[in-house]
Amino acid sequence: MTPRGTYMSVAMTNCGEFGWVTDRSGYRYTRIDPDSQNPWPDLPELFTTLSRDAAELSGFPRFSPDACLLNRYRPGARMALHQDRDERDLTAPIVSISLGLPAFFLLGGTRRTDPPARIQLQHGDVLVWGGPSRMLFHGIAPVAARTDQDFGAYRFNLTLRKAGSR
Ligand code: MD3
Ligand code: FE
Repeated sequence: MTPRGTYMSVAMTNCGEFGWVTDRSGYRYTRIDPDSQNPWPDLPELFTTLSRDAAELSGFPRFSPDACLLNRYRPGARMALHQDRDERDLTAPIVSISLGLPAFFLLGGTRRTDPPARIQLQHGDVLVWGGPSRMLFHGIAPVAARTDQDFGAYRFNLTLRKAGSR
């Protein structure tokens, strides 16, 4: 639920030491899943190594993620233009992995009003957002109704993040 009291069209969960949550009191990272009252599941080693390798190839060595936000889109689900600024260390990159149905990614500028470019994200795409690109406004246009051979009527996006300190 957003701070305004409306539901997002994207379903979310997390793994790792920290997880991103939203509710009536705002956006933040927590160590406990508010739905289950349990700690988030461990980050699979594969997620850590894949995102570290991708970050290093992109010029950001020694990336050490402590959070993975998992977003699930059904056809029609979208994400409005926003900046990711809830992480403590904004110099660490974010690595995103797209799976399943394609979607148009909206890439804006440093101001909310900068007109966004539309870039199609496909199954298997990995993007690294670091340096000046880290603070760009971005979003996802409504996902078109289709069926993926392996993922059915879903798009998944995984973002590996450094949310906590150190
Ligand atoms: C650019 N997710 O979870 S991934 C998000 O496809 C988010 O679910 C989208 O935006 C999704 O916050 C977009 C690509 C992405 C992720 C993080 C970024 C682009 C970014 C952080 C800064 C700049
Ligand atoms: Fe984002």
